[in-house]
Amino acid sequence: MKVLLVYPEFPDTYWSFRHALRFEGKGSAFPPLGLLTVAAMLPSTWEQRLVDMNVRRLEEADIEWADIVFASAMIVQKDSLEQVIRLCKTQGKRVVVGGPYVSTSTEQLPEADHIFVGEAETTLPEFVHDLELGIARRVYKAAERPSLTSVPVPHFQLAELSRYSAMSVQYSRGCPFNCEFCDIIEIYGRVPRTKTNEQMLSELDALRSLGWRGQVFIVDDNFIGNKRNVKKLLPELVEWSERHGHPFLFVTEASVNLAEDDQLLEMMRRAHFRRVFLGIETPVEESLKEAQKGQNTRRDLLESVKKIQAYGMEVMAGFIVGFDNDPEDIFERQIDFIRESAIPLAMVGLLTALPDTQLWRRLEREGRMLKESTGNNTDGSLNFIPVMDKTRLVEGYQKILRTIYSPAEYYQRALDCLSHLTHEGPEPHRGSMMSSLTAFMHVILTLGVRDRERVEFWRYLKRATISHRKYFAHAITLAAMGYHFRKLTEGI
Ligand code: B12
Ligand code: SF4
Repeated sequence: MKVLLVYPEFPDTYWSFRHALRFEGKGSAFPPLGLLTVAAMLPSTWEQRLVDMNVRRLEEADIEWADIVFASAMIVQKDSLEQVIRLCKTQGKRVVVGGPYVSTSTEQLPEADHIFVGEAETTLPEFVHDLELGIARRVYKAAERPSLTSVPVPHFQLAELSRYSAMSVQYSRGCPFNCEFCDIIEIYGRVPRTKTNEQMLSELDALRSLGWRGQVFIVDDNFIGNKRNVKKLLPELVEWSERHGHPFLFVTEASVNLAEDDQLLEMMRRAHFRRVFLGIETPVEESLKEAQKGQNTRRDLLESVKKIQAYGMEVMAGFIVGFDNDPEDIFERQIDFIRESAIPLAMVGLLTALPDTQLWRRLEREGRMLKESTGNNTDGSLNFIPVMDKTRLVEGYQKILRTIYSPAEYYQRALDCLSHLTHEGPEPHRGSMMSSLTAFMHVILTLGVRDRERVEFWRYLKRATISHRKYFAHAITLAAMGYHFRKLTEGI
């Protein structure tokens, strides 16, 4: 059996990082870990090929080669996924689809032959067995969430490593919290399941032996969701990293209560965690309560960010406007918070009701749902009737983006962030963008020569060189990321 694994194209969004990736000649930030994991669960006799359409085109010959096509997608990849399915069906191929989009969607994707709802660790072997007997069903849905202790090492070797700026691994799935808008807890549950330490180290060994060096994104929904297990993993991760001369720098996602655990923070610093994404959402206490985000209330969010930064981790964070309890001055308050917290990469979105979430169900009950979500909470579209006047909300949202990504504002935040960081050892982007002189020259040429905002860039570079020489590569990378955010903001 020949299986072609296809990852559809992302639209050009804040999360695509496309304008920044161009500097380093990369196609995408991360490889499609879901498909690489699925590949490792298929019979070893099946031949496998991967086409990630974010790094290369899907050719007719690819489809011709295959006996069966496996595709995975998030909601934002829906249009591209539909095209892929159509193309494969016109060539008479059997198409199997899985991943977050089909796991949460109520739509049917009528042209796909088989649909996997949820995690595939138990259903995939059943499907392979049924396929052999010619009795494969259309829908496979696991009766319960699988343990992660039997998940095999993903087939990283299928990905063209040099086309990505980071590699991904997963330690846990699920999150113990209960945020109203969150679909993670609906898909992956509220009891975080983890892999064993041995599994994690084998995955890192695999990446290392493929020659990967640089950033590794631990894609957990909440890396500290199961604190007891993560505290057992980290000492071994530190030991592994030291033994191998720190080949990787880690990036992950965590809940804000990370700030209250010095022991955990210290272990993460020693393991070389260099960036962490936090779900801050809003500085407004009432909106946090509405969102059932108790872990963010009863604490000083600004202090929490500073504490994490002091352990050498750049904080990246998600912010949301559009809660029922948002006050009239929400836009200024978000801008002030982002400015004061020195979070350069602030992902600000409009509240979106994703399918099958508590938020979706409440708004449906209240008769406020308008349509399915586009899956991209930064495209300025609303899929429900907000309490605040719609035009005011969208315009206020756009004002936040235009303000925080204006060059003077962004560069100042980047400098503030660099001055909060304190870590010894390699910079976050070693092995990535700034290890390449060509990429560096590209940034200088684009931001320092061609760009109309070049004066701000040179002012920033001068200050970064004088005050933060130690973090120079990080400073350049932040400039490139800021350029990406500005380019997208110009389009809104
Ligand atoms: C890493 C990540 C990213 C990376 C992309 C990495 C990549 N190339 O895929 C980045 C940071 C770029 C990203 C961006 C976004 N992301 Co994202 N992301 C994740 C995250 C944290 C991990 C994904 C992963 O690698 N998982 C590990 C694998 C092993 O899990 P899996 O994909 O679910 O695969 C399992 C099953 O689903 C199944 N399966 C998957 N595919 C297939 C295919 C077949 C054929 C079969 C049989 C089975 C199968 O088998 C696997 C093993 O059980 C997930 C959350 C999560 N827990 O998955 C969110 C998540 C996928 N992202 C999400 C969203 C919304 C986004 C954004 C739109 C952000 C936003 N808020 O606007 C953007 C979109 C990208 C863009 N350019 O616009 C949502 C998707 C919701 C949905 N229903 O579609 C998720 C679920 C998280 C969330 N709630 O925010 N994301
Ligand atoms: S902390 Fe994050 S992953 Fe956990 S429930 Fe809230 S939004 Fe979802």
